[in-house]
Amino acid sequence: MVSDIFDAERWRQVEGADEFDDITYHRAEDVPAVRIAFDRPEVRNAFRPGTVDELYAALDHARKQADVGCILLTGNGPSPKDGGWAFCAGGDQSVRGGSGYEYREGDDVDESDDELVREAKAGRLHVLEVQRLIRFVPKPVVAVVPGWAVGGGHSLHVVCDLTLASAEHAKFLQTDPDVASFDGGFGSAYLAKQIGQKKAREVFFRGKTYSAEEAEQMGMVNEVIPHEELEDVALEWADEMTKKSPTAMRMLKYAFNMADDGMVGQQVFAGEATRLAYMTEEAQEGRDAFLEKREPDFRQYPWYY
Ligand code: S0N
Repeated sequence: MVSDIFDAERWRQVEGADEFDDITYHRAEDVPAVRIAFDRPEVRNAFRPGTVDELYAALDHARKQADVGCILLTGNGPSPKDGGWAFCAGGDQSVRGGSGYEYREGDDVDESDDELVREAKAGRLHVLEVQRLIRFVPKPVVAVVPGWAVGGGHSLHVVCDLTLASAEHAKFLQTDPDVASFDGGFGSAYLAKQIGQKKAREVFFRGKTYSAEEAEQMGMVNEVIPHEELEDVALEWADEMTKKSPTAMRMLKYAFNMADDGMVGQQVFAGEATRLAYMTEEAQEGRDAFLEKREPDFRQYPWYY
């Protein structure tokens, strides 16, 4: 069982996803969307390095599927130990070493790596790479929060485009300073853009737990849904969003990002503008003229105003 509120009839496992230990990865049967879920409910879906590797691989796979327009990121549950629900409780503190999170014996580590590579992999903080992938993947990513979103798990929901939360079980908490950790990027600074400076500082400095309703009022949750309906509503959102123009959605996501992402944001947006320009006859005239070793005839095209 993936999750109590997961309707197995509406999903099929993505080919190769049975290789994953710490996440599950499904594709919807009737909507061009995927569902990627943390699958360590016994530790509130905390992530270890292998979890992050798998999450990155699934997200990157979803990024490259031309017929997938929406990614749902969630956490499986409830915990077999005590019935608790979680989206993600952040970095697994039991494998935190001196310089980051460590692969441990039994983890899926490539033994053929040489010593230098093994050392470089020893203390990783690569959940930030996942954050960047969520930020730059050219389709909406929805955090579907069935329970605790804590620490690095809280930051992941912050960086997602939209957040949908369980009315009964979703709880939002920042423990970073309690465990001497700090997400100084999207987890804090971007959160402040969402909920304002005073509130964001309260989230980190006081470490209060917020209900789904409070999180919605603060502006970091889009909608609060009865727990039983959470996954159905997530699919409805995916259905709604994937009926829209892929180009418009991509350009909008990058336009929303650009103001906060500096030159990289401009680069990503401009890359998409270049792709659109390549589709014009005007750009094709430039290419053809070069290949045909002649002067391009750009005078046939209007100066739009
Ligand atoms: C989530 C909490 C609030 C749930 O409380 P609750 O419901 O009372 O359950 P518990 O009994 O506490 O937990 C159930 C079982 O789950 C284990 N567990 C929970 N969270 C973790 C965790 N993060 N790591 C390891 N195990 C966890 C419990 O131990 C328990 O197991 P058993 O049954 O065996 O006792 C509560 O559990 C809680 O507060 N959890 C800790 C939350 C936390 O502090 N997370 C880490 C915060 N920091 C990060 O995530 C950093 C992330 C990161 O990589 C990063 C990103 C950007 C920049 C820097 C960093 C960096 O690493 O520094």
